[in-house]
Amino acid sequence: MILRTHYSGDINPEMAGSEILLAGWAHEIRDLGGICFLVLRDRKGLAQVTLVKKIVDTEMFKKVRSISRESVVQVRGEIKSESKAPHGFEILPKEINVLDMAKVPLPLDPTEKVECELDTRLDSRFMDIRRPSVLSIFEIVSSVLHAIRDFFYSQNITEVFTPKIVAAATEGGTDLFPISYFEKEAFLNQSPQLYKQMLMAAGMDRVFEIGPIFRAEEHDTRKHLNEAISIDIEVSFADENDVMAMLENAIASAYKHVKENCQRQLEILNLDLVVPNIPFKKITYTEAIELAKNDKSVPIQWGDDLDTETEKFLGGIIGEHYFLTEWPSSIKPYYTLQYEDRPKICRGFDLMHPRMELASGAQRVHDLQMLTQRIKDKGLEPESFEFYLDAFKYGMPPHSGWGLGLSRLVMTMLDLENIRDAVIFPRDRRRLVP
Ligand code: AMO
Repeated sequence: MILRTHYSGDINPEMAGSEILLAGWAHEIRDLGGICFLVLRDRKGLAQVTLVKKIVDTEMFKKVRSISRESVVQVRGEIKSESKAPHGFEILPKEINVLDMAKVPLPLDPTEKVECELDTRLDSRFMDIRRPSVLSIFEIVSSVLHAIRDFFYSQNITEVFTPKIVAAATEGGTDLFPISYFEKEAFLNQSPQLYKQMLMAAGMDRVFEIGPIFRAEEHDTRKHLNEAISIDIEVSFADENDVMAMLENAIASAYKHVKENCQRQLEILNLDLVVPNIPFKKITYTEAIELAKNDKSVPIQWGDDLDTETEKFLGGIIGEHYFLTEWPSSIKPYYTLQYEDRPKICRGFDLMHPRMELASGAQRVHDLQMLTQRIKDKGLEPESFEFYLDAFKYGMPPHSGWGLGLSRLVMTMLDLENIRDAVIFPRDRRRLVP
Protein backbone atom coordinates (compact mmCIF):
# COMPACT_ATOMS: atom_id res chain seq x y z
CA MET A 1 0.00 0.00 0.00
CA ILE A 2 1.39 3.42 -0.93
CA LEU A 3 0.98 5.80 2.01
CA ARG A 4 2.68 8.84 0.51
CA THR A 5 3.88 9.88 -2.95
CA HIS A 6 5.35 13.30 -2.14
CA TYR A 7 6.65 15.52 0.63
CA SER A 8 5.15 19.02 0.81
CA GLY A 9 8.54 20.61 0.13
CA ASP A 10 8.95 18.69 -3.15
CA ILE A 11 5.82 20.22 -4.66
CA ASN A 12 5.78 23.43 -6.68
CA PRO A 13 3.04 25.38 -8.45
CA GLU A 14 4.21 24.08 -11.86
CA MET A 15 2.91 20.68 -10.82
CA ALA A 16 -0.67 22.03 -10.83
CA GLY A 17 -3.19 19.46 -12.03
CA SER A 18 -1.29 16.39 -10.77
CA GLU A 19 -2.80 14.10 -8.22
CA ILE A 20 -0.65 13.31 -5.19
CA LEU A 21 -0.75 11.58 -1.83
CA LEU A 22 0.61 13.52 1.16
CA ALA A 23 0.94 12.28 4.73
CA GLY A 24 1.89 14.10 7.92
CA TRP A 25 0.52 15.93 10.93
CA ALA A 26 -2.44 18.31 11.18
CA HIS A 27 -0.42 21.44 11.91
CA GLU A 28 -3.40 23.74 11.92
CA ILE A 29 -7.10 23.56 11.12
CA ARG A 30 -8.77 26.85 10.27
CA ASP A 31 -12.50 26.63 10.04
CA LEU A 32 -13.98 29.76 8.46
CA GLY A 33 -17.51 28.37 8.04
CA GLY A 34 -17.83 28.11 4.30
CA ILE A 35 -14.21 27.19 3.82
CA CYS A 36 -11.88 25.08 5.90
CA PHE A 37 -8.07 24.92 5.70
CA LEU A 38 -6.15 21.92 6.90
CA VAL A 39 -2.44 22.70 7.04
CA LEU A 40 -0.51 19.46 6.82
CA ARG A 41 3.07 19.36 8.05
CA ASP A 42 5.68 16.84 7.09
CA ARG A 43 9.47 16.71 7.40
CA LYS A 44 9.94 19.11 4.49
CA GLY A 45 7.42 21.82 5.24
CA LEU A 46 3.74 22.71 5.13
CA ALA A 47 0.96 22.09 2.61
CA GLN A 48 -2.40 23.79 2.63
CA VAL A 49 -5.39 21.57 1.97
CA THR A 50 -8.40 23.69 1.03
CA LEU A 51 -11.97 22.48 1.46
CA VAL A 52 -14.74 24.65 0.10
CA LYS A 53 -18.03 23.60 1.71
CA LYS A 54 -20.09 24.05 -1.45
CA ILE A 55 -17.76 21.89 -3.54
CA VAL A 56 -16.46 19.05 -1.35
CA ASP A 57 -18.33 16.07 -0.04
CA THR A 58 -20.27 16.95 3.15
CA GLU A 59 -18.86 13.97 5.08
CA MET A 60 -15.28 14.97 4.23
CA PHE A 61 -15.91 18.57 5.30
CA LYS A 62 -17.34 17.35 8.63
CA LYS A 63 -14.45 14.96 9.15
CA VAL A 64 -11.82 17.65 8.71
CA ARG A 65 -13.53 19.94 11.21
CA SER A 66 -13.38 17.16 13.78
CA ILE A 67 -9.63 16.45 13.41
CA SER A 68 -7.61 17.41 16.46
CA ARG A 69 -4.33 19.27 15.99
CA GLU A 70 -1.29 17.01 15.48
CA SER A 71 -3.35 14.02 14.36
CA VAL A 72 -1.68 11.99 11.63
CA VAL A 73 -3.50 12.47 8.35
CA GLN A 74 -3.22 11.40 4.76
CA VAL A 75 -4.58 13.46 1.90
CA ARG A 76 -5.12 12.44 -1.72
CA GLY A 77 -5.79 15.42 -3.88
CA GLU A 78 -4.98 17.66 -6.80
CA ILE A 79 -2.34 20.38 -6.77
CA LYS A 80 -3.56 23.88 -7.54
CA SER A 81 -1.39 26.95 -7.83
CA GLU A 82 -2.17 29.41 -4.98
CA SER A 83 0.24 32.25 -4.34
CA LYS A 84 -1.04 32.91 -0.81
CA ALA A 85 -0.43 29.35 0.42
CA PRO A 86 2.90 27.91 1.68
CA HIS A 87 5.20 27.00 -1.28
CA GLY A 88 2.66 28.67 -3.66
CA PHE A 89 0.23 25.77 -3.96
CA GLU A 90 -2.78 24.24 -2.31
CA ILE A 91 -4.31 20.78 -2.43
CA LEU A 92 -7.92 20.24 -3.41
CA PRO A 93 -8.67 16.99 -1.58
CA LYS A 94 -10.40 13.94 -3.00
CA GLU A 95 -9.87 11.79 0.04
CA ILE A 96 -8.74 12.47 3.62
CA ASN A 97 -7.85 9.69 6.06
CA VAL A 98 -7.12 10.15 9.74
CA LEU A 99 -4.41 7.56 10.46
CA ASP A 100 -4.16 8.41 14.15
CA MET A 101 -6.13 10.96 16.14
CA ALA A 102 -4.07 13.05 18.61
CA LYS A 103 -5.24 13.56 22.18
CA VAL A 104 -5.96 17.03 23.53
CA PRO A 105 -4.51 19.16 25.04
CA LEU A 106 -1.01 18.98 23.53
CA PRO A 107 2.02 19.10 25.88
CA LEU A 108 3.44 21.99 23.83
CA ASP A 109 2.74 23.93 20.68
CA PRO A 110 4.52 22.46 17.62
CA THR A 111 3.63 25.50 15.50
CA GLU A 112 6.13 27.56 17.58
CA LYS A 113 3.60 30.34 18.13
CA VAL A 114 3.68 29.76 21.88
CA GLU A 115 7.12 29.96 23.59
CA CYS A 116 8.11 27.10 25.82
CA GLU A 117 10.74 26.44 28.54
CA LEU A 118 13.61 24.10 27.62
CA ASP A 119 12.69 21.64 30.39
CA THR A 120 9.10 21.33 29.18
CA ARG A 121 10.39 20.87 25.64
CA LEU A 122 12.81 18.14 26.72
CA ASP A 123 10.08 16.38 28.74
CA SER A 124 8.08 16.02 25.51
CA ARG A 125 10.99 15.88 23.10
CA PHE A 126 9.05 13.82 20.51
CA MET A 127 6.60 16.71 20.25
CA ASP A 128 9.29 19.39 20.48
CA ILE A 129 11.09 17.94 17.44
CA ARG A 130 7.90 18.42 15.42
CA ARG A 131 8.78 22.12 15.61
CA PRO A 132 10.45 22.95 12.30
CA SER A 133 13.34 24.87 13.93
CA VAL A 134 14.14 22.00 16.30
CA LEU A 135 13.94 19.42 13.52
CA SER A 136 16.28 21.62 11.46
CA ILE A 137 18.95 21.42 14.16
CA PHE A 138 18.98 17.62 14.07
CA GLU A 139 18.98 17.52 10.29
CA ILE A 140 22.05 19.76 10.46
CA VAL A 141 23.69 17.47 13.06
CA SER A 142 23.32 14.62 10.56
CA SER A 143 24.76 16.77 7.79
CA VAL A 144 27.77 17.67 9.98
CA LEU A 145 28.43 13.98 10.59
CA HIS A 146 28.05 13.22 6.89
CA ALA A 147 30.67 15.84 6.02
CA ILE A 148 33.09 14.78 8.73
CA ARG A 149 32.79 11.09 7.79
CA ASP A 150 33.35 12.00 4.13
CA PHE A 151 36.43 13.99 5.13
CA PHE A 152 37.78 11.05 7.14
CA TYR A 153 37.20 8.63 4.26
CA SER A 154 38.98 11.06 1.91
CA GLN A 155 41.96 10.88 4.28
CA ASN A 156 41.90 7.09 4.24
CA ILE A 157 40.91 6.86 7.91
CA THR A 158 39.20 3.65 9.05
CA GLU A 159 36.04 3.80 11.17
CA VAL A 160 36.20 1.71 14.35
CA PHE A 161 34.12 1.01 17.46
CA THR A 162 35.69 0.56 20.87
CA PRO A 163 34.05 -0.66 24.10
CA LYS A 164 31.97 1.64 26.23
CA ILE A 165 32.01 -0.77 29.20
CA VAL A 166 35.55 -0.61 30.54
CA ALA A 167 37.70 -1.51 33.53
CA ALA A 168 39.83 1.65 33.89
CA ALA A 169 39.59 5.41 33.88
CA THR A 170 40.91 6.87 30.65
CA GLU A 171 41.51 10.45 31.59
CA GLY A 172 42.66 9.56 35.08
CA GLY A 173 39.95 11.66 36.66
CA THR A 174 37.28 10.75 39.13
CA ASP A 175 34.39 11.51 36.82
CA LEU A 176 33.46 7.87 36.24
CA PHE A 177 30.08 6.19 36.23
CA PRO A 178 30.46 2.81 37.92
CA ILE A 179 28.26 0.00 36.66
CA SER A 180 27.68 -3.50 37.87
CA TYR A 181 29.25 -6.00 35.47
CA PHE A 182 28.55 -9.50 36.78
CA GLU A 183 31.02 -10.04 39.65
CA LYS A 184 33.40 -7.27 38.52
CA GLU A 185 33.45 -3.52 38.90
CA ALA A 186 33.22 -1.71 35.59
CA PHE A 187 32.70 1.83 34.30
CA LEU A 188 31.17 3.65 31.38
CA ASN A 189 34.04 4.89 29.23
CA GLN A 190 35.08 8.55 29.47
CA SER A 191 36.88 8.51 26.11
CA PRO A 192 38.06 5.99 23.50
CA GLN A 193 41.57 7.31 24.18
CA LEU A 194 43.29 4.10 25.35
CA TYR A 195 41.67 1.95 22.69
CA LYS A 196 42.36 4.24 19.77
CA GLN A 197 46.01 4.37 20.83
CA MET A 198 46.14 0.57 21.10
CA LEU A 199 44.92 0.39 17.51
CA MET A 200 48.07 2.27 16.50
CA ALA A 201 50.04 -0.72 17.85
CA ALA A 202 47.72 -2.91 15.78
CA GLY A 203 48.98 -1.21 12.63
CA MET A 204 45.60 0.25 11.73
CA ASP A 205 47.49 3.50 11.17
CA ARG A 206 44.54 5.90 11.00
CA VAL A 207 41.27 5.34 12.84
CA PHE A 208 38.23 7.35 13.72
CA GLU A 209 35.33 6.72 16.03
CA ILE A 210 32.10 8.62 16.49
CA GLY A 211 30.45 7.47 19.68
CA PRO A 212 29.27 8.29 23.19
CA ILE A 213 31.53 9.29 26.08
CA PHE A 214 30.32 9.34 29.68
CA ARG A 215 31.44 11.84 32.30
CA ALA A 216 30.07 11.80 35.83
CA GLU A 217 30.65 15.55 36.20
CA GLU A 218 28.38 17.01 38.85
CA HIS A 219 28.22 20.50 37.41
CA ASP A 220 25.16 21.62 35.58
CA THR A 221 26.23 24.08 32.86
CA ARG A 222 25.14 25.09 29.38
CA LYS A 223 28.10 23.30 27.78
CA HIS A 224 28.43 20.07 29.77
CA LEU A 225 26.53 16.83 29.46
CA ASN A 226 26.97 13.54 31.27
CA GLU A 227 26.71 11.68 27.99
CA ALA A 228 28.14 13.30 24.88
CA ILE A 229 29.07 12.24 21.37
CA SER A 230 32.77 12.50 20.70
CA ILE A 231 34.41 12.48 17.29
CA ASP A 232 37.82 10.92 17.82
CA ILE A 233 40.78 10.23 15.57
CA GLU A 234 44.20 8.69 16.06
CA VAL A 235 46.91 8.80 13.41
CA SER A 236 50.28 7.03 13.33
CA PHE A 237 53.46 8.69 12.10
CA ALA A 238 51.87 12.08 12.67
CA ASP A 239 52.72 14.88 15.08
CA GLU A 240 50.37 17.32 16.76
CA ASN A 241 50.56 19.78 13.86
CA ASP A 242 49.51 17.10 11.36
CA VAL A 243 46.38 16.28 13.34
CA MET A 244 45.59 19.96 14.00
CA ALA A 245 45.49 20.38 10.22
CA MET A 246 43.06 17.46 9.99
CA LEU A 247 40.89 18.99 12.71
CA GLU A 248 40.57 22.41 11.06
CA ASN A 249 39.83 20.74 7.73
CA ALA A 250 37.16 18.53 9.31
CA ILE A 251 35.51 21.61 10.84
CA ALA A 252 35.68 23.71 7.69
CA SER A 253 34.23 20.86 5.63
CA ALA A 254 31.36 20.46 8.10
CA TYR A 255 30.48 24.18 7.84
CA LYS A 256 30.76 24.08 4.05
CA HIS A 257 28.59 20.98 3.73
CA VAL A 258 25.89 22.46 5.96
CA LYS A 259 25.95 25.75 4.06
CA GLU A 260 25.59 23.96 0.73
CA ASN A 261 23.11 21.27 1.72
CA CYS A 262 20.97 22.72 4.48
CA GLN A 263 19.81 26.07 3.07
CA ARG A 264 16.20 25.39 4.03
CA GLN A 265 17.13 24.48 7.61
CA LEU A 266 19.43 27.52 7.93
CA GLU A 267 16.63 29.73 6.66
CA ILE A 268 14.22 28.31 9.26
CA LEU A 269 16.86 29.02 11.93
CA ASN A 270 17.40 32.46 10.43
CA LEU A 271 21.15 31.91 10.16
CA ASP A 272 23.68 33.13 7.65
CA LEU A 273 26.43 30.59 8.18
CA VAL A 274 29.98 31.82 7.65
CA VAL A 275 32.50 29.10 6.83
CA PRO A 276 35.57 29.72 9.03
CA ASN A 277 38.85 30.40 7.26
CA ILE A 278 41.63 27.89 7.70
CA PRO A 279 44.34 27.49 8.87
CA PHE A 280 43.17 28.55 12.33
CA LYS A 281 45.42 30.81 14.40
CA LYS A 282 47.77 29.09 16.82
CA ILE A 283 48.41 30.71 20.19
CA THR A 284 50.63 29.16 22.81
CA TYR A 285 49.32 28.67 26.31
CA THR A 286 51.98 31.09 27.59
CA GLU A 287 50.84 33.80 25.14
CA ALA A 288 47.24 33.23 26.22
CA ILE A 289 48.15 33.64 29.89
CA GLU A 290 49.99 36.89 29.08
CA LEU A 291 46.88 38.18 27.27
CA ALA A 292 44.61 37.17 30.13
CA LYS A 293 46.94 38.76 32.70
CA ASN A 294 46.41 42.12 31.00
CA ASP A 295 42.79 41.90 32.03
CA LYS A 296 42.40 42.61 35.74
CA SER A 297 39.09 40.74 35.96
CA VAL A 298 40.75 37.42 35.09
CA PRO A 299 43.24 36.52 37.84
CA ILE A 300 45.36 33.75 36.38
CA GLN A 301 48.85 32.26 36.78
CA TRP A 302 51.02 30.21 34.44
CA GLY A 303 50.16 26.59 35.20
CA ASP A 304 46.44 27.18 35.86
CA ASP A 305 43.88 25.47 33.68
CA LEU A 306 41.76 27.94 31.75
CA ASP A 307 38.42 28.55 33.38
CA THR A 308 35.26 29.62 31.56
CA GLU A 309 35.92 33.29 32.28
CA THR A 310 39.41 33.18 30.76
CA GLU A 311 38.14 31.23 27.75
CA LYS A 312 35.49 33.87 27.17
CA PHE A 313 37.96 36.70 27.62
CA LEU A 314 40.39 35.18 25.09
CA GLY A 315 37.53 34.36 22.73
CA GLY A 316 36.46 37.99 22.86
CA ILE A 317 39.92 39.19 21.85
CA ILE A 318 40.57 36.58 19.17
CA GLY A 319 37.04 36.44 17.79
CA GLU A 320 37.41 33.27 15.69
CA HIS A 321 38.44 29.62 16.00
CA TYR A 322 41.97 29.20 17.31
CA PHE A 323 44.31 26.53 18.63
CA LEU A 324 45.87 26.80 22.08
CA THR A 325 49.19 24.95 21.96
CA GLU A 326 52.24 24.19 24.10
CA TRP A 327 50.39 23.53 27.34
CA PRO A 328 52.08 22.97 30.71
CA SER A 329 52.65 19.21 31.05
CA SER A 330 51.21 19.41 34.57
CA ILE A 331 47.66 20.10 33.37
CA LYS A 332 47.49 17.71 30.42
CA PRO A 333 46.92 13.96 30.76
CA TYR A 334 49.74 11.41 31.18
CA TYR A 335 49.55 10.30 27.54
CA THR A 336 50.58 13.75 26.25
CA LEU A 337 54.15 13.93 24.93
CA GLN A 338 56.46 16.52 26.48
CA TYR A 339 58.94 18.56 24.44
CA GLU A 340 62.30 16.87 24.77
CA ASP A 341 64.21 20.11 25.40
CA ARG A 342 61.62 21.68 27.77
CA PRO A 343 59.63 18.96 29.56
CA LYS A 344 57.51 21.46 31.46
CA ILE A 345 55.66 21.99 28.18
CA CYS A 346 53.86 19.36 26.16
CA ARG A 347 52.53 18.73 22.67
CA GLY A 348 48.91 18.95 23.75
CA PHE A 349 46.48 21.39 22.16
CA ASP A 350 42.90 22.58 22.49
CA LEU A 351 40.73 23.85 19.67
CA MET A 352 38.78 26.86 20.84
CA HIS A 353 35.70 28.60 19.52
CA PRO A 354 35.33 32.14 20.95
CA ARG A 355 32.58 30.73 23.19
CA MET A 356 34.25 27.53 24.43
CA GLU A 357 36.62 24.61 23.92
CA LEU A 358 35.56 22.30 21.10
CA ALA A 359 38.31 19.70 21.03
CA SER A 360 41.55 18.63 22.58
CA GLY A 361 44.36 16.49 21.29
CA ALA A 362 48.07 15.86 21.34
CA GLN A 363 51.03 13.99 20.11
CA ARG A 364 51.15 11.01 22.49
CA VAL A 365 53.91 9.38 24.47
CA HIS A 366 54.77 6.21 22.55
CA ASP A 367 57.72 5.03 24.63
CA LEU A 368 56.68 2.46 27.24
CA GLN A 369 59.12 3.53 29.92
CA MET A 370 58.25 7.20 29.58
CA LEU A 371 54.52 6.44 29.58
CA THR A 372 54.78 4.29 32.72
CA GLN A 373 56.66 7.10 34.44
CA ARG A 374 54.10 9.71 33.34
CA ILE A 375 51.28 7.56 34.73
CA LYS A 376 53.12 7.35 38.07
CA ASP A 377 53.89 11.08 38.05
CA LYS A 378 50.17 11.76 37.76
CA GLY A 379 49.56 9.69 40.90
CA LEU A 380 47.97 6.82 38.95
CA GLU A 381 48.85 3.14 39.11
CA PRO A 382 50.44 1.55 36.03
CA GLU A 383 48.90 -1.81 37.11
CA SER A 384 45.42 -0.49 36.27
CA PHE A 385 46.64 0.25 32.75
CA GLU A 386 48.29 -3.11 32.04
CA PHE A 387 46.15 -3.96 29.01
CA TYR A 388 46.97 -0.54 27.55
CA LEU A 389 50.68 -0.62 28.36
CA ASP A 390 50.99 -4.09 26.78
CA ALA A 391 50.33 -2.47 23.42
CA PHE A 392 53.48 -0.35 23.89
CA LYS A 393 55.81 -3.33 24.33
CA TYR A 394 56.15 -4.71 20.82
CA GLY A 395 56.57 -1.77 18.48
CA MET A 396 54.39 1.32 18.88
CA PRO A 397 54.71 4.03 16.22
CA PRO A 398 54.73 7.73 17.13
CA HIS A 399 51.12 8.91 16.94
CA SER A 400 48.76 11.80 17.55
CA GLY A 401 45.03 12.38 17.72
CA TRP A 402 42.13 14.40 19.04
CA GLY A 403 38.60 14.27 20.39
CA LEU A 404 35.98 16.76 19.23
CA GLY A 405 32.63 17.26 20.97
CA LEU A 406 29.88 16.96 18.36
CA SER A 407 27.27 18.91 20.29
CA ARG A 408 29.65 21.77 21.09
CA LEU A 409 30.54 21.95 17.41
CA VAL A 410 26.86 22.19 16.46
CA MET A 411 26.02 24.52 19.35
CA THR A 412 28.67 27.02 18.28
CA MET A 413 27.92 26.59 14.57
CA LEU A 414 24.23 27.36 15.05
CA ASP A 415 24.68 29.85 17.85
CA LEU A 416 22.56 27.78 20.25
CA GLU A 417 22.40 28.93 23.84
CA ASN A 418 22.44 25.54 25.49
CA ILE A 419 24.22 22.31 24.53
CA ARG A 420 20.96 20.46 25.29
CA ASP A 421 19.47 22.15 22.22
CA ALA A 422 21.90 20.15 20.09
CA VAL A 423 21.14 16.73 21.60
CA ILE A 424 17.96 14.78 20.96
CA PHE A 425 17.69 13.15 24.39
CA PRO A 426 20.27 14.89 26.61
CA ARG A 427 21.62 13.35 29.80
CA ASP A 428 22.51 15.78 32.56
CA ARG A 429 22.69 15.88 36.36
CA ARG A 430 18.92 16.01 36.63
CA ARG A 431 17.69 14.20 33.55
CA LEU A 432 17.49 10.48 32.93
CA VAL A 433 14.22 10.41 30.94
CA PRO A 434 13.08 10.48 28.23
P1 AMO B 1 38.54 16.03 26.42
O1 AMO B 1 38.25 15.49 27.78
O2 AMO B 1 39.05 17.43 26.32
O3 AMO B 1 39.64 15.14 25.66
O4 AMO B 1 37.25 15.87 25.52
C1 AMO B 1 37.26 16.20 24.16
C2 AMO B 1 36.08 17.04 23.77
O5 AMO B 1 34.86 16.33 24.07
C3 AMO B 1 33.86 17.25 24.46
N1 AMO B 1 33.43 16.96 25.84
C4 AMO B 1 32.21 17.23 26.32
N2 AMO B 1 31.12 17.77 25.76
C5 AMO B 1 30.04 17.94 26.53
N3 AMO B 1 29.97 17.58 27.84
C6 AMO B 1 31.03 17.02 28.46
N4 AMO B 1 30.96 16.67 29.74
C7 AMO B 1 32.23 16.84 27.68
N5 AMO B 1 33.46 16.33 27.95
C8 AMO B 1 34.15 16.42 26.81
C9 AMO B 1 34.48 18.64 24.42
C10 AMO B 1 35.94 18.34 24.53
O6 AMO B 1 36.74 19.35 23.96
N6 AMO B 1 41.03 11.83 25.17
C11 AMO B 1 40.93 13.26 24.93
C12 AMO B 1 40.90 13.58 23.45
C13 AMO B 1 42.22 13.29 22.73
O7 AMO B 1 43.27 13.75 23.23
O8 AMO B 1 42.19 12.61 21.70
C14 AMO B 1 39.66 13.80 25.60
O9 AMO B 1 38.75 13.06 25.91
O10 AMO B 1 34.15 19.23 23.18
